[in-house]
Amino acid sequence: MPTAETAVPALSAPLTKADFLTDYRLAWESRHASLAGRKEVFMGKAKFGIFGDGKEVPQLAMARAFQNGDFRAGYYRDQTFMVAIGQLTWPQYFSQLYANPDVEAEPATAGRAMNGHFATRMLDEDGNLTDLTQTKNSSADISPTAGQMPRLLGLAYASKLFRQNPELQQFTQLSTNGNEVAFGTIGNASTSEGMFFEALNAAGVLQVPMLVSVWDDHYGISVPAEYQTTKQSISDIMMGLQRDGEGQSGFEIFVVRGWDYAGLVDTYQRAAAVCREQHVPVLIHVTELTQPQGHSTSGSHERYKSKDRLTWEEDHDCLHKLREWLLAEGHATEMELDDIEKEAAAVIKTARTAAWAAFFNPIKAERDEAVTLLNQLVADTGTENTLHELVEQLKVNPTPIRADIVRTLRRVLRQVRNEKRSFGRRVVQRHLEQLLAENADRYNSNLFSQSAYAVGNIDEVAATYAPNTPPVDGREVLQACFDANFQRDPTIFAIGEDVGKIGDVNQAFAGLQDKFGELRVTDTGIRECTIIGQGIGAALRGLRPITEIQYLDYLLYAIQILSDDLACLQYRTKGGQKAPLIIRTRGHRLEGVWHSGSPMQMILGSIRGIHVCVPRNMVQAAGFYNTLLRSDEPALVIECLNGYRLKEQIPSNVGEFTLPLGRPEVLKKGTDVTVVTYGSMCRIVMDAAKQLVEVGISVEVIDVQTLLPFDVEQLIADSLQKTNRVVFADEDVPGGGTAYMMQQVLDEQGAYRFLDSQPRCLAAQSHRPAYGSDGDYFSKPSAEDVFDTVYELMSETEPEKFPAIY
Ligand SMILES: Cc1ncc(C[n+]2csc(CCOP(=O)(O)OP(=O)(O)O)c2C)c(N)n1
Ligand SMILES: [Mg+2]
Repeated sequence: MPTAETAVPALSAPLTKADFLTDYRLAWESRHASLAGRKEVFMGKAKFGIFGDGKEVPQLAMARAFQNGDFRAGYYRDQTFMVAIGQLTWPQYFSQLYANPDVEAEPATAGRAMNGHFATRMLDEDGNLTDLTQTKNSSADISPTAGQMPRLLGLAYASKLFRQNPELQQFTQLSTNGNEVAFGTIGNASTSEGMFFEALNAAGVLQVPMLVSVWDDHYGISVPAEYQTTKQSISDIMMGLQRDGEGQSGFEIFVVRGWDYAGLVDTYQRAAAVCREQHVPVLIHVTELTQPQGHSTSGSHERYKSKDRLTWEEDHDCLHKLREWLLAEGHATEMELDDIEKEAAAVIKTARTAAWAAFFNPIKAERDEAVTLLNQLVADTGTENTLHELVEQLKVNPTPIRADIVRTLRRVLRQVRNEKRSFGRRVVQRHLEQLLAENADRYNSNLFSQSAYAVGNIDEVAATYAPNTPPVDGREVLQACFDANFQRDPTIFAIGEDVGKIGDVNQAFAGLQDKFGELRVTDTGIRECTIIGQGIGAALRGLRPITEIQYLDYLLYAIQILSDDLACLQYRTKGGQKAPLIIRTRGHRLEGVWHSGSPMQMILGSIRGIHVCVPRNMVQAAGFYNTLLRSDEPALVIECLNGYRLKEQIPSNVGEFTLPLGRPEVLKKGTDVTVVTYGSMCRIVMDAAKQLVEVGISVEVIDVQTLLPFDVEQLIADSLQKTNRVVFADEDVPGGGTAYMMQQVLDEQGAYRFLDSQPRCLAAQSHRPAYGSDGDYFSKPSAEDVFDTVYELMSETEPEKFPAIY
C-alpha cells in the first residue's frame, strides 16, 4: 500500500511551483495509464476498460482538499484522485484491469470488480475497523450510475452524529469531532437518476458535510446533455438548494471549469472548508470536461460526437490547458514539461509491465505444474492418445487462464475414470481439489463477515421469564428490547419515516426519542432508498444504524441499493469493508395491495449477503435484534404487521437474550406431515394443525425463523425422515418463497429421499393481495387451504381412512 508520504498533502499554505509540477506529473501519469489501459484491452490482456482521461485536473484539486479521516463515494473516472491521495498505485491500477485476484496486488476488489472500481481497505485481518481517522478512505464503488449517492449521504451523516452527539465523542478512532467530509463524485448524465436528487435533498434537510462533484463532460456514453438535464445544467436547476447566507440551511453551490487548474484549487479549498467547518453540503459543478478516448473500450465516440465537438474537446483537454497555464504563469519551461510527460510515460510502462508479470506469472506456473502432473498421468495410465491432445493444448496455450487449467484437469479425469488404481490419477484429482479450493477463495469467499462478530459467533443466551408477569402487547416487547440496546451501546441509532416523534407507526420506539434524544431516534423524509444509504454510510464508519422501511411493500424502493451496495459490500471488497446495517420492516398480512405483500422471492434472489429474519412474533424479533446488534453483519428483519397488538410474554432479559440465525423451531410435534412455514403464516398453520388433529392427522409445524441463513443444522430433513411428507407454506406468489424452501430442503438437504408423497407448496395467489377480509381470504392461504392440502396428502396415502372431501 502507498504510504501517506506519497500522497499529495492537503493544502494549508498556497501551492508552490513544486506542487504544480507534482500535479502535472501525476496528471500525465494518469493520462498515460488511460492510454495504456485501452491498448491492453485491445490486445486482449483485459476484457474491458473505462478510464479517467479528461478528468485529471479537477481530481488533483479535490485531492488537495481531502484530509485524513475523509471519505469518498465516487465512480469509475477517479483514478487520478485515488493516486493523488495515496490510496492507489499504478501497478494496482493495472492489476485491477487484468482482474488479478490477489488482494495484495489489487486491494480494492481482489479482481472481483472491473477496472475503475475504487476502494480502500478499512478492516484489519480480524475483520475489525482500523483507525479511519488516520487514513484517507474510499467506500467501495459500484457500477450502477448514481448508486454511490445514498451511501455518500450516510458517510456525511455519520460526521453530523459524531459532532453533535456527545455520547459518541469517546470513539476517537472513528471520528475527530465529526470533522470528516464525505466527497462524492458523479458524472453529469448520472445526475438524471432519481437517487441523485433524493440524496441532495436529504443532505440539504440534514445539513451534513457532503461535497458532491459533478464531472460534466456533456455526455452519458452517446447521449448528450440535451437529453439528460433540464436547461442542460445541473447547477442551474439545483440553484434552489443554495442557502440564503451564512447560518441559513441549504447548499453552497459552485460552478468551475474543469480545465481551470487555479480556479479548481481555489474552489475546492473554499468548498471543503465550509463543508467541514459548518457542515453545509456543497455541490461543485465541474463543467467543460472531455473524454479524449471516448466513454470506454466498448466503442468510439466518433460515432456520436460532431467534428466540432471533437475539436473543442481537443482544445479544452484539461492537460493541455494546464500546460498552457504553467507556461503562461512562468512556472515551468517547455522542456521541463516535456521531460515530465516522458517520465510519466515511463512510469506507467514500468507499472504496467510489473502488474502484468505479477498477474500472469503465477498462472503460468500453475499451468506448468498441471502439465507436469498430467504428463505423469499419461505415462502412468498409458492412455496417451486420448489424453495427449488435451494436455498439449494446455501446454501450448500462450495466455492460459485458471479456468483453462481446471477445465483440462476435469476433462482428463473424466477420460481416466476407469483407472481407479492409477497413482497419477489420484495425484491429479488431489491437485484439482486444491485448485478448486483456491479458486473458491478467490471467487466465492467473503460474502459474509469472517470476524469474531459474525452472527454465527454470537453467544446464545436463552430467554428467561419471571413468574406471574402478565402478557403485554407485542410492540412493548420490541420497545423494551430497543430501550435496553440503546442504553448498552451509544453507537446504535434508528431512523425512518415516523420513527422519531411517534416512535414508528406501530410504536415500538414510542417514548425512546424523548429518552435518548433526536439524534438517536430520528424521523426522516419519505425516501426509502436514501434511508438505506444513510444507514450504509454510517455503518461503514462504525456506527450501528437501524433503518426502517415502513412497510415491506415499500422495500422495492430500496431493493436496488440493498442489492447493489449493501449485500455485496463484503464480497466485492473481499472482506475489505463492512456495513452492519439492520433494516427493520413489517409485512405479510394486513390490508390490500400495498400493505400486505410478501415478496420474499424478490428479497431472496437479490440480497444474498444480507441475512433475512422472518420472526413470527415480537419476542422472536427481539431475539434477532439482540443477536444482530452484537454482530457485525447486515440483516433484514421482517416483523409481522398484524402482530403488534397481540399479547406476548415478555422475557425478563428482553435486551440480552439472543436467537441464533438459521435454526428453525418446531412449533408443534407431529408424525404424519411436516408443514414448513414462517412469519404470519405460523398462526394460520397452527390453527389448521389443530383442526387436523380432530380428523386424526398429526402435523409437525416448523417455523424456519430465518430464510437466509436457512436451517443450517438441517433440522427439517430430520423431521421429514419421520413424517415422510412435506408442505411448504407462505404468502409469497407461487414459485416464490415456497420454491426456495423446497429447494433448500429437498435439493440442498437431500431430503427428497425421505418422501413417500409428492412435496407440496402452498402459496398465495399470483396477484397482489386484495383489500378487505374477503380480499385477504381469497388472495392469501387460509387455514382451510392448509387443512385441505395436508388432508389431500393423507387421503392419497390412506383413502379409506381419509376419504376425499370434495
Ligand atoms: C443504472 C445504470 N444504468 C446504465 C448504466 C450504463 N452506463 C454506464 S456509464 C453510463 C453513462 C454515465 O455518464 P455520466 O454519468 O455522464 O459519466 P461519464 O461516463 O460521462 O463520466 C451509462 C449509461 C449503468 N452503469 N448504470
Ligand atoms: Mg458524462
